[in-house]
Order: sequence, then structure tokens, then C-alpha cells
Amino acid sequence: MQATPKANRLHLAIFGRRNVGKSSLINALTGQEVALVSEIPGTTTDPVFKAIEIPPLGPCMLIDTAGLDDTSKLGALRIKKTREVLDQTHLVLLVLDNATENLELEQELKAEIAARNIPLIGVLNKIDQGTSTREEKEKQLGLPLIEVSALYGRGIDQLKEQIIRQAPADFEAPTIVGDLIKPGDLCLLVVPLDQAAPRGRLILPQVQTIRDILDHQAVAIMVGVNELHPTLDQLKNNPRLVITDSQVFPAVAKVTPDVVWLTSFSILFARFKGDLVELVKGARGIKKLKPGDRVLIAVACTHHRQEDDIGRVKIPRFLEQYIGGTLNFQWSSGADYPANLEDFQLIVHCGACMLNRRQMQQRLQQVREKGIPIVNYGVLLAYVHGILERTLQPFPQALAVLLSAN
Ligand SMILES: Nc1nc2c(ncn2[C@@H]2O[C@H](COP(=O)(O)OP(=O)(O)OP(=O)(O)O)[C@@H](O)[C@H]2O)c(=O)[nH]1
Ligand code: SF4
Ligand SMILES: [Mg+2]
Repeated sequence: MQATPKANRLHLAIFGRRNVGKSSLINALTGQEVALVSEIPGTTTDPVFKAIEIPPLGPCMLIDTAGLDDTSKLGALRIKKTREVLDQTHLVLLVLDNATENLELEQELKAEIAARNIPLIGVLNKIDQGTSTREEKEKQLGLPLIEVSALYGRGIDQLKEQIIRQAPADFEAPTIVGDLIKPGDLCLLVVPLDQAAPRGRLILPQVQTIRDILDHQAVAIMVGVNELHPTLDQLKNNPRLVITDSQVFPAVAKVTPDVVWLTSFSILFARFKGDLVELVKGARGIKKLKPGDRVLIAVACTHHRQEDDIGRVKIPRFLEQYIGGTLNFQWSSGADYPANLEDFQLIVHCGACMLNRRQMQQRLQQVREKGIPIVNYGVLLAYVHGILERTLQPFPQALAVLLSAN
């Protein structure tokens, strides 16, 4: 269970004022002492992530947060942290207790959650103490409240049922390649094993793609770049699909027969995590770049050598060669994502395997609002190598957008 990648878990955030029992609720939901509880208000000061399994939802990520009324941090920083949590949240639990009065903070948060279309469950904790104020609070807040006692485990099963009922079914796109293949189909996966590849392992997009192929009763064969040709020669029939690392597109395109679909891990991830159509539209922005323009390269993880090399060295080089001049590059990594997106003429994003779908959608939405073109590594590399049209053959909608832009 622990091996389920963070980005594939249902993210459930718990908000409420200090001391209402948010951390206690996490312990009650997990049945374990995973979160720090104390009678001192302000115990939890920064978001804390806990991976748990809630049957039948499967792997979840519970996010414990600092109290809404925690004033130990500057207001702007608190709001930023709350937004960062909401950016990746699929479902919110808003916790109150009988002592919570004047529900202004709760109202504000409720409005922000509604604006983002995130399902919200209201929880009234500590029902073992005092007289219930549920009805009055429900009226004030305009939200039904589930009565629980995190301390005594009361109402927790009802809360779990509600979580299961309200959890969005489509919090992850259902499949990476499953809709492109039939049981028994053969998929050839091409991975460069050069200096830049991590030693002794495969990277997450590769692993997840293999798992998805196997889940759909199809066959995955993985080869290095030089082995592709001899492997194709040995096969009785053509494979259904060749999926390559985008960095070796030209070599792979040369030996893959035209009748075989050719695409890349990062193009598959463009639609799995984000919106392939939007990222293909963004390719128009590459054409419009002029020397001196500013380009943001956003990488969603902080540690990967191969992706570092592609983002720091290869993509800048290809782009500058393509436009025949020098560009101004800026990089962001991990959860950092600059607010001044309007200062860039193009945004280039990695495959985003470390982000959940909602986080990537959120990033795309910000870019959309500001009208800045965005592409991902796969779309960009296919475009500059002149094979984007070919790599979009399996995706008619994105292909139509590309052709209409030409
Ligand atoms: N009586 C009673 N006490 C509870 C209940 N849930 C939590 N508490 C107590 O309330 C206090 C605060 O609990 P926490 O879980 O630390 O609350 P929190 O909302 O995480 O607090 P901060 O991290 O400070 O924002 C602790 O003393 C808990 O034991 C409950 O259902 N009933
Ligand atoms: S750089 Fe992006 S696609 Fe590559 S491993 Fe990191 S998060 Fe995943
Ligand atoms: Mg706490």
C-alpha cells in the first residue's frame, strides 16, 4: 500500500480552527496514532501528509492542516499554504466543535472551496462534550454537519460512508494507455539507457505505464534504443503501439514503421495528468517565440537527474536552435510554481507524474486564465523534431487541434 505513488491517492484535506480536533480526527479515521494531538491550540503548524487506506476508496492521502485561526504566521503566508493544499485536494472535511462561534472563517473557506468545485463535508466534533449546537451551526453555515467524537470513535463509520459517497470518482484519469489497446496487444516501450538515466531503476512514468498495460491484459516489452530495430525485425506482427522516451524521438521515429502508432511517455502523461488538447494548442506559442522572450521550465520533482538534464540543457538548446536566437529561461521545481506567469511567453512543463491530476489541472487553469501558451516536454520535443502530428495519431481530438492551427 505504501508503494502507491502519492500522486495517485485520493487527497482528503482537513480544515478547521485550532483545537477543534482535526489531528484527532485523522487518528480516528486511520485507527492509528499518526497525527500529533494536544490540548494546546496551534499544535499543527504546517500541512502534514499521511498515507492511509480507506476501504473501498483505496489509498488516500489525508492532509492535516494548521488551524484557520492560527495567527502565528503572516496572513498572506497562511493563505498561500491553504491554497497550496486546496490545489491538490479532491475532498475537504471542515471540522467545528460546539465552542466554534462566529463562523466567518468557515464561511470564507467554504466559498473558496465552492469556487473550486471541491466536494465539502461538514463535521461537528466533540459531541461527547456539552449540548449539541448542530442545527444552529448548520443554519449559519448552510452545510449539513456529521456529528462525531474523534476521541471516543463515535460517528466515524458514518463519516467514512459520507467520504466514500462524496469522493469524486474521477480524481485520476482512469487510464494511461488502456483505452488505446486491447487485451493481448503488444506495446514496445523504448527507454534510453544513457548517462542521464537513473542507475538501477526505471522512472515513475515508465513504471506506471507498464502497470497500466498489464492491467489491461496487454503485453509490454521494454527495450533500449538500439534494440528497437532488431526487436521489431523479430516480431511476427507489428506492435499496436511504440511508446518512447521523448528524448530519443528522432531515432525511434526512423525505425518504427509508419503504420504503427508512435507516442511518448510524456504525451501519454499530458492527458493522464492534464489536458493534451491544451498542451498541443500551446505548441503555437513555440512558433511565435522571438529572441529575448522569457520561457518558464517547470519540473514537478526536485531530484531527478535525467529530467534535470532535459529541462536544464536539452530543451533550452532545442528551443534556441528552433528560433535561431537566445531566450531567457527561468526554472521552477517541486511545489514551487511562480505567480507571475504573465511575464512568460511560453511555459514548458514536465510530465508531472509527481503531481496529482487536480494539481496539474490547477496549473493549467492558471495559465489558461492568463492566456499563456503551455506545452509539456513530450509535445515540445515532438514539435521541434517535426513529428508532433505523427505522435498524435492515437489522439484524434488533439490531432484535430494541431491540424486546425497549421
Ligand atoms: N472531549 C473531546 N476532546 C477531543 C475530541 N477530539 C479532540 N479532542 C481534544 O481536543 C484537543 C485538541 O485536539 P487536536 O486533535 O490536537 O486538535 P487540532 O484541531 O488538530 O488542533 P491544532 O493542531 O492545534 O489546530 C486535544 O486535547 C484532544 O484530546 C473529542 O471528540 N472529544
Ligand atoms: S520531472 Fe516531472 S515527469 Fe519527470 S519524474 Fe519528475 S515529476 Fe515525473
Ligand atoms: Mg492538529
